Amino acid sequence: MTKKFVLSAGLLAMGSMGSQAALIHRYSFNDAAGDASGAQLTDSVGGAHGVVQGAGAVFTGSGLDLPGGASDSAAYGDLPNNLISVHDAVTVEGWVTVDATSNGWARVFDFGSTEPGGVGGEVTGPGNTNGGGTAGMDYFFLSATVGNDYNTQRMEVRNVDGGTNIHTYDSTATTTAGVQYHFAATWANDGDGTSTINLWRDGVHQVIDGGVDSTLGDLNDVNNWLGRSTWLNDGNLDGTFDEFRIYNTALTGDQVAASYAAGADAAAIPEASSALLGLVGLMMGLGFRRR
Ligand SMILES: [Ca+2]
Ligand SMILES: [Ca+2]
Ligand SMILES: [Ca+2]
Ligand SMILES: [Ca+2]
Repeated sequence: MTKKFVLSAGLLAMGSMGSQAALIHRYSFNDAAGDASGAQLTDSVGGAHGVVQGAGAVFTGSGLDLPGGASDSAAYGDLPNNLISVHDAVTVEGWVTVDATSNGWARVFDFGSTEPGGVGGEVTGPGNTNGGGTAGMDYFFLSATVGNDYNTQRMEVRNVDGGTNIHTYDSTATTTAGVQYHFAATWANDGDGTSTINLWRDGVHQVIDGGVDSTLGDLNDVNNWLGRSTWLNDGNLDGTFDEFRIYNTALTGDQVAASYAAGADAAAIPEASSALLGLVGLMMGLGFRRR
């Protein structure tokens, strides 16, 4: 009873901000349980479908279960190029479970490029397919771990070809293998060539207004990966993605809290609430006309 009330209040709050917060990509991984090798990762909102690269991934029925392991063979999610660099602000949100804490520097997500950078820095499969070096060049990532410590997570931005600095912000949330957590990472261009990034985990504000001296448009996001690092020597995540979303705004703390409360399977999300209201309005309008 109490829970229902809180949930409704949260969704109402999000609905009222619906015109500002648009969900543009939603991956729910609800495919039938079984082998996920080479499978499409369906974007039910934006049509920007991804693909499973590498070996050992399975669908659980509600999520994508990655095996972890070396970046030259283990499975990861490969999303289309230019997913976030075309926007002035984004939120990357998801529900993920670390299955095992055995892969150093494993990423939750990493959007960017690898040596030599730029379009030439695209790596199209496991291993080093572009023949360049193995370092990440331009990127925005959230790691599941710092080194081998899964009770520390890193948010980092690098813009090598723009000559700007690496910006590193760590969070210190306890991670328990097998226990799902929620994350929301935001990036907002400030309008003067700099940006601000934030991170919440399970509703707790972990990175507060971190400064970045580049913009989303400076990002060469040709390697947009779930569970794999643009630094090719890092391990891939042994983890399970239940839900992964991208919004074209930086969600506020209240919006993040509402989404976290509504959960991974929520049917009503910011712009969906508005669309539903619009549909109800249209049906009422039609009803009146028939009379
Ligand atoms: Ca796994
Ligand atoms: Ca750049
Ligand atoms: Ca790519
Ligand atoms: Ca799911």
